[in-house]
Amino acid sequence: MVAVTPETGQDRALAAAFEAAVAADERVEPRDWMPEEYRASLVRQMAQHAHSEIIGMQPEANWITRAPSLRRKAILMAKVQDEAGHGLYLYSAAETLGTSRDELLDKLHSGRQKYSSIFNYPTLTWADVGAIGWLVDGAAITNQVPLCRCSYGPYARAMVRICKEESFHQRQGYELLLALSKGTEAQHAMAQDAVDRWWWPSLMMFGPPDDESAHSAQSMAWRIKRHSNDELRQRFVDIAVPQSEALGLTLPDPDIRWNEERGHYDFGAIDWTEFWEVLKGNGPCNEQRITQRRRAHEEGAWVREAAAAHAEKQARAHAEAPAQADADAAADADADAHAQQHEEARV
Ligand code: FAQ
Repeated sequence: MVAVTPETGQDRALAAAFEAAVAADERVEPRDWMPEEYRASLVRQMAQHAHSEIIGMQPEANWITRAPSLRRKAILMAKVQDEAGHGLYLYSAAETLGTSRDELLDKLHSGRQKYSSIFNYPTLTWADVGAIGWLVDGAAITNQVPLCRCSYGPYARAMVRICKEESFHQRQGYELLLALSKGTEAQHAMAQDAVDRWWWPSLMMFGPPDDESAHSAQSMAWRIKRHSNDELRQRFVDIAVPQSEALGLTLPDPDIRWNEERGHYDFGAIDWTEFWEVLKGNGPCNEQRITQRRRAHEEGAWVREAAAAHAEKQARAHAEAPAQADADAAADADADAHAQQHEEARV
């Protein structure tokens, strides 16, 4: 099942133990032996995923200052902040494979690693925030729920929390679009226009068709992925069609119809030329997204330096007077708890 070429008897025993564990649906943990190809493939997918989360903050953050009410602004700020948190969990999970966050960010900034194609499309109106929540987060959940059963423990565990939060994101997008759809004629038209623009790119999020997917077969054999790209895309279409009807919005595909025999919705052909062009860097916003990311990284250098200096100071204090450092940490935690109680009492 696993493409490894063990050289010694000990290697063969380790490889056999790894294969048996994966086949028995046991979790592979950071200290366990694993084939280098498995490690590399996980780093590739997890890095791409982490990069998507932080680049994905940009299109929506674009609307924070222009949200139509304080309530919508607070929700959007919380959502964008959640995406940063998802990036953090995923970079941390990738670190357990021996790859530092700096190294991964460097690969993102220099174009050696990808992020999801979807974030290279512009957010032209407020309704795009709703369409992203409903369709992009909806597609992300469909793709990511099976990753909660990924064979690599730290990735699977990170996905549990991420999926819970994505589920809230999806619902806020749906609710936002519903409000617009049932609003004035102009608001309805704005919602429809957003869905028209985000539908096809959302279908592309699942990756190339199975017969062109370089990694699917191996990733499924290793139980990193549980379903193929096409299976998940179909699952997403089957969920989205009835939701679009409830929203009173039309999906921009005249070929969508229920297929009784297959028990699924048929849908039209995806423009794969557009997908590959976006991956090559020729999407509408590729340049803008990566320039903004590099700038944010450079401008955040002082925060990283300050955090590192603080951590170093704490470690030094702990080394010099462990008991006092523990007491200080406990006092800090106490103060935090009091502050939180005070905050809750005010709310
Ligand atoms: N965009 O052989 P496959 C989110 C690449 S998070 C760009 O099929 P695989 C949350 C692929 O990497 C969204 N590249 O690859 C949010 C490979 O290139 P490589 C991200 C793509 O890994 C919401 C090549 O094409 N989610 O939305 C794409 O088996 C709202 C061949 O493809 C994840 O990353 C694409 N769409 O399957 C945040 C989930 N598709 O690596 C903010 C985890 C494929 O050889 C706001 N990832 N490629 O250079 C996965 O499940 C998989 O990696 C797939 C691709 C399904 C994306």
